[in-house]
Amino acid sequence: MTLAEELASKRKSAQASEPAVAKQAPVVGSQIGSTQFHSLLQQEISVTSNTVSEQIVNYIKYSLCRDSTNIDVFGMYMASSSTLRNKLIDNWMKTQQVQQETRAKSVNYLSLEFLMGRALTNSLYNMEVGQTYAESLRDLGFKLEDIQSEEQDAALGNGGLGRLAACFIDSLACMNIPAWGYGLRYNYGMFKQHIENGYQTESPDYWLKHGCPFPLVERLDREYVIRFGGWTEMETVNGKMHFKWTGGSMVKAVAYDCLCPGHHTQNVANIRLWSARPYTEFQLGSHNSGDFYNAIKEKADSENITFVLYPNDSTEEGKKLRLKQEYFFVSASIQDIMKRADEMQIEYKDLANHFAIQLNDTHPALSIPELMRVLLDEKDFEWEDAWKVINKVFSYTNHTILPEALEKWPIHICKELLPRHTDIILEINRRFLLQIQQGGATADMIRNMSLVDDTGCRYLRMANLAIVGSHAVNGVAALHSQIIVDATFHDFAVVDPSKFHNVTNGVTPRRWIAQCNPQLAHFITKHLKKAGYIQREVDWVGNMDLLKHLVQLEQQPAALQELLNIKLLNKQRLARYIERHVPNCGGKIPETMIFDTQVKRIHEYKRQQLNILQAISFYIQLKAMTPEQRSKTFAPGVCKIFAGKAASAYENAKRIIKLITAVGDIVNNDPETKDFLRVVFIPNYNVSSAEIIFPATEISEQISTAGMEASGTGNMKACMNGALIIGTLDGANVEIQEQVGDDNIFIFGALTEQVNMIRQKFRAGQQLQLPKQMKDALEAIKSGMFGNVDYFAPLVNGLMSGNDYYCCVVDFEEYNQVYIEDVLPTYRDRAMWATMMLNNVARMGFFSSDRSIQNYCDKIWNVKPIQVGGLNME
Ligand code: 26V
Repeated sequence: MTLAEELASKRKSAQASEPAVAKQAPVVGSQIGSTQFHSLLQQEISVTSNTVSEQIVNYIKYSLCRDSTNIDVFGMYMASSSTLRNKLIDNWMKTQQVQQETRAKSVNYLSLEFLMGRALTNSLYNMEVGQTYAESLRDLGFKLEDIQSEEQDAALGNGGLGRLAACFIDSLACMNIPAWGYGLRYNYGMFKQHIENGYQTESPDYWLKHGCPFPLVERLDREYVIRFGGWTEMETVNGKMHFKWTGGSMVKAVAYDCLCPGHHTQNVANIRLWSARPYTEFQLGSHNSGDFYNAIKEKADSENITFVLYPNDSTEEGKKLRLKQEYFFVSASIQDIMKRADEMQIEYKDLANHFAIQLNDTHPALSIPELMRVLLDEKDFEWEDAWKVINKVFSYTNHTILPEALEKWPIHICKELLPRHTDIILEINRRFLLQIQQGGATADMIRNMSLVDDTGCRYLRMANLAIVGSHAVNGVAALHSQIIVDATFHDFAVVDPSKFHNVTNGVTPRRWIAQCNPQLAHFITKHLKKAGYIQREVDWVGNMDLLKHLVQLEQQPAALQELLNIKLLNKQRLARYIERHVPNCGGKIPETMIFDTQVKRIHEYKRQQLNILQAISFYIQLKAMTPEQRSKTFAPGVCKIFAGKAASAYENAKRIIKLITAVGDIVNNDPETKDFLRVVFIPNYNVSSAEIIFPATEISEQISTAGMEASGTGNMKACMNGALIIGTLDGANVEIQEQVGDDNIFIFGALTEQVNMIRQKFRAGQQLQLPKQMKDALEAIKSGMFGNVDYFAPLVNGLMSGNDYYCCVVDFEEYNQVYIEDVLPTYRDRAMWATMMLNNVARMGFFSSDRSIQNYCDKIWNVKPIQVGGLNME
């Protein structure tokens, strides 16, 4: 056989084994079953107290097969969440029906991360059945809180980007906007962090160990086939030439729906998460008995695709598998969107009137060439017509400007895995470059804007693809969006300035005030009601601007005292948590200390090293003082609380964690200082621990090098809970300062332009003078005060030798000065502090994710709310 014949015969056999279309769901409206059956199907679950108890007991008995001898709290959690899921499904069906009937335009939020945290508390709250469940469970002899704490976090995200997606879905659901999230159902989410001997260790987070957790629903009726590899063929259909992608290997995507109820509405948003399955189950039959390994290898390779969440902040990962993961995600999601269009009988040319697709960073950027391929090769579109649809459908959010974080894929890998898409991307590029050239772009501009990076092995630039394919590009805070336009994507903004927007991030007040800080929520409700602005809590959680009326309480000492009392209760709760989870915390944490927290991923640009160096400096100063001087300067003391995970391959971040725990070992156990300074590292930071930390935070450290943190959202969560920020003018801190006013935030440090200038001077060889206190702190580490001299050396030597990319040396003095001369004295004035807390709570309306979503709807998506059913009833 010649090579050509061999290839032809391979192609034939590959085609023969291909499915024409993916498995079809039953036809909508099909009449299988009796009329009685269909009318029973229409009935909804009741949620009165006695029926909830009955449903729980039924589940315990008939699904878990338990009797009086073997009931446990986890079983009660399973039963409670499963009965709630039934109601949620009722509401979801209603939502779907309305969406189908109205064919209303929907938002489709494509994100490889959704950091959901626990769902039971959130669903009970949003569906307004918390009371009912609490009573039913009490009747059965259980406490709702105990049951809630049985739930594992769903941690399908790394940090800010994934949590933002979760907050956005909540807002979309609450605001009655037809909304779908698309993501992946990883078998293993964000790793669990342990602190062993002061070092971070990691273990897998197998969140699926008890099967399909609440509020997921397995949808065996929604599955698609995804292709990898193969080649492109030309074929003629009705006298017209077509490209056809064929051959290669196939994988199946199965849907899991994560139902997200809105608050005070029956509207439900759905996050459809894809799980990879082998295309053909064990090929044992067709293999020789000896080839068992190869028979199951295909299964293992397929399932590998959704096995584990990738770290978003590390450059050290298996690139090819990540690309596979991205395409798998994109292909399943686009197929599903097309199928929904079919079900609503929407013509593909009108796709943009019914679907807005938002790309959460560049991870789903391949959906642009994927939809292009489907329209061209499968739906018979001309290039120009397809491109018009694409451009109206897609929009892209950028979440970081760190150059090393901008995704690019070696072309040879793309060609091997996605030959047709690579051709399409190159054609998009050809046309785009021609167009800008004709518009007068210079050679430099063309090089910057090309979708192909010609250095090294040649790469495809995903950000450039996302920009060219989208009608709108946005940054996540005003400063960040400005940097995008001025620097990161400067040339694109010159060519098409109207494409660039800012949508400042926000967080959901349902989770980040009402659920995690019920005492504060009660305070807000009580006072807004008293002043006649609202009647119930629902009135402000959905309209956070009303909080501004709270500033009137400035004049009421009793209200200010209430606020201080609430903070104290939350501090006590966090202190107990720390005493349980941080072995070296030095015993009982004095509740009078300032609770100063820095909780976020560990990264040099976020500058946990600056914070811990300050702690060391405080310690050195304290040791040199008399007891009277200590009280005068440092009373009532500072408890520096850190939490956050380091990417497992990020050595310097891991060193910072060890330095924090090593400093804690010394200062927490020194009787001379432990009443004035504690340093604790809370292990395994996640959404659930954040829900305990933010309500207790008094000072929130938002100290990234100016220009490097795109937005930050922990800053918003902290302020909403009455914390004050000590921070740089970076990310959303800038807008927080605008909202709360200069007097209610502690700002220090170099500005973005100054950072740029300082870096230029470094490059020109200018040496920095180390401030004395910083030098002392570095010398202390070097001297072995915290052990591990060699291990810490890379952190210390870098700074000592003037290698200060993150500007720690530059900002250290002002940071210290603001802390000692401003934060501490202000804190001692309790009335003043309470007023500042009040101002922070009252002026956070802008940072509700509802406002962000409204901005997206108005500026980018052009999507309107639709009402589903009536309101929830208690
Ligand atoms: C990616 C990488 C990749 C390579 C090495 C270093 C590194 C560091 C950070 C990242 C971040 C990836 C994207 C991300 O998570 N961005 C975060 O998005 C949040 C939501 O918009 C925003 O609040 C945070 O400021 C931003 O860092």
